[in-house]
This record gives sequence, structure tokens and C-alpha cells, in this order.
Amino acid sequence: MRPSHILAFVTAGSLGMSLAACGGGDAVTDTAAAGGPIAVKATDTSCEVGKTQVDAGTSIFAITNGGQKVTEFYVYAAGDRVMAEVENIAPGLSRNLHVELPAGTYETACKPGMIGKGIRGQLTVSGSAAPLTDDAALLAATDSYSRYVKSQTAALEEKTTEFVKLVKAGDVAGAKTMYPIARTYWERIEPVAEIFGDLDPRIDGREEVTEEGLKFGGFHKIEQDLWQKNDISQSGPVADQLLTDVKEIVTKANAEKLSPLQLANGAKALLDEVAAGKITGEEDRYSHTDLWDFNANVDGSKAAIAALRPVLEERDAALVKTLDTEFANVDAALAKHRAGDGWKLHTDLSQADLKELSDAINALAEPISQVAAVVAKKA
Ligand SMILES: [Cu+2]
Repeated sequence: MRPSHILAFVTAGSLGMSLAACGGGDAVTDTAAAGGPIAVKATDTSCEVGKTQVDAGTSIFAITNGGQKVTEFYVYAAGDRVMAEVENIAPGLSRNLHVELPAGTYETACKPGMIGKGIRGQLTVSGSAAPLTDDAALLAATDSYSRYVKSQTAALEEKTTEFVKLVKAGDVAGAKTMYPIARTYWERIEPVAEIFGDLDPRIDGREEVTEEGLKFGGFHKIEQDLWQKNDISQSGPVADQLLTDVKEIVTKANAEKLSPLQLANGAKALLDEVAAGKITGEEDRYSHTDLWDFNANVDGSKAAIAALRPVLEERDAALVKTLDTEFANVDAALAKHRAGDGWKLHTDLSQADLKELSDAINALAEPISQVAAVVAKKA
């Protein structure tokens, strides 16, 4: 799960700030949407969306945060299904978000402070447009990525089942070993999981979810029981609920028809996750197994780009070269922290180590942020 408002202080530090500074560079060259980007002016108390009626097809939202709080922007379909989102927009920064929308009624939302239901507005989409997947290469990309999602959800269900079994058997050592392994499959496909409303915070929320009216459960509650409370004798019901929720999300994720733009946005979102949750040690605050999640987020980002690769090669070969170089740099920086089959604990890394990892992620995030515009371009 995305870190929530805890991010506000994290982003003010140098690590988060430099990353947040990169995704806004494509405003000038972006011509995919007929009417040009839709300006979204976000403040701590308002969310001004430049248009409330758009044509079906690809829309680009250009969000500028003029407030003091870190913000997010969402486009929701009925039932708060997430069509697209961009998180972690620091004060003063802008980000572009590409989203493919068929005709229908949607809601936009800014979330100053990154909590709650946000400041909502209506968005009506009318007319009809050929979906991006009418392009055979883009259809092949989404098919390929769907196969990846299915492989990961199968492993997620299997490993979570094992984890839950160990927790319920009171096997602390076994559960501790299985925790980061089961989470790997979750973290690789997290942007897909985030489509389905409350399921993500139920499975992957932190203690602070109670401030949004949710119950603290899922992986991180059990993590707390294992590492901080050193007592899992009462964790059975939480573990059962986790497995139920994981099974539900597996079914939903496997049935989901993704837009190629969701692959591009997801590849970027996973790097935002790394910067906000893993480099900071925020996500796995009790176990300190953040580097497992870090590696899994990078894997997931790589998989989305790999699925899009033939399209990107065709349309912007130079961008593919840059992506290859920067992914290799991230891998090299991360490889220094291998420990056996897994990874060093976050607490074993120095500030210099974290700075090196952060710089590598920032350098990758910049070209990744250009992928959506390339995908949205008419072939
Ligand atoms: Cu997460």
C-alpha cells in the first residue's frame, strides 16, 4: 500500500523530494489528447479541474500542487474503482497523468495530506473512441502483462496460504521467514491491486489506517505481532482475514482488463512506492525487510516495461536504451545489499547506501515517467 500521510514529513526530506521532482517533464510535448492537457489546480482545500466534460479516449491531467500538503490525484469509476492515480505530489510540483476513459460518469479527486475520500468532482466522458488496444502491438503488451499478473497472483495466493498456516501454528521463526517471500508477489503487482478500493489498505495498510476509519489488519498487523509484540497467539483471525482478502484480490486482478496506460502508470507508481515506502524504511517498520519489497517493486516495474517493450522499441528506441541503462544501475546498486537468498535489513544500510539507492531510483523514474506519453501516441 502507498504510505498515507506519514509521507508528509518524509517527502520534506531530501530523499523523497528529489524523486517527486521528476515526473512532470512531459507537459510540453504531450499532444495525445485532442484538447491538450486538463489543468488540475490542487491546494489544501480545493481541487479545480479545468474540464468536467471530455471526449472518450485518452485524457491527460496536468496536476499542480499549490498547497502546503503532499497531495494525490485520482480518477474514479463507479464504486471508487481507480482508473488512474498519481500519488506523492509534493507542494509546488506538477505531475501529468494519462488515463484512457470510455464514455461514462467518473469522479476526480485531489487528496491533500493523502488521506480520506478527497475533494471530489464530477467528470462526464462522452462519445466513443477506439481503445488503445485496437493497436495490435498494444493489445499484445496488455496480454503479456496479464499473463505476468496471473503468474504473480498464483504465487501470492500460494505463499500467503503458507504464511497464514505458519502464523496459525504459532511458528514464529517460520512465519518470519515466509513474510517477505509472500509479500514479494504482492509488491510486484501492487498498482493492479490498488484498483480495488479498500482491499489494498486491508491487505497492506499500516497502523495509521485507523485514522481513515479502517481496522488495522493484514500483512503489517501480523508483522507487528511477529517482530514487535513477539506474540502471535492472537493473530489467527487477522491471518484468516488476510487470506480471504488475498483470494478476493487474486480473483479480481485476474479478471481485470487493463489499459496499456495502466501498465505505463503502474511502472512509474512502483518506483514512487520504492521512494516513499522502502528507501525510508516506512513500509516494513517492524521487520525492516524493506529491501525485499524494494526489489519486488522494481521487478514489477520492469515487467510492465518488458510487456510494452516492442511498442516502445518501435516508437522511441532511445528511451528503451535509457531505461535499460537505468534499470541496470538500480539492479547494481541493490545487488550490493544481497544477503543469502534475500536482502539485508533496512537498518543495516548506511545513509550513504540509501542515498545511492535513492539516486538510482530517481534516475530511472525520470525516463519511466515518459513512457505513458509514448504509449498514448497514436501509432
Ligand atoms: Cu506496499
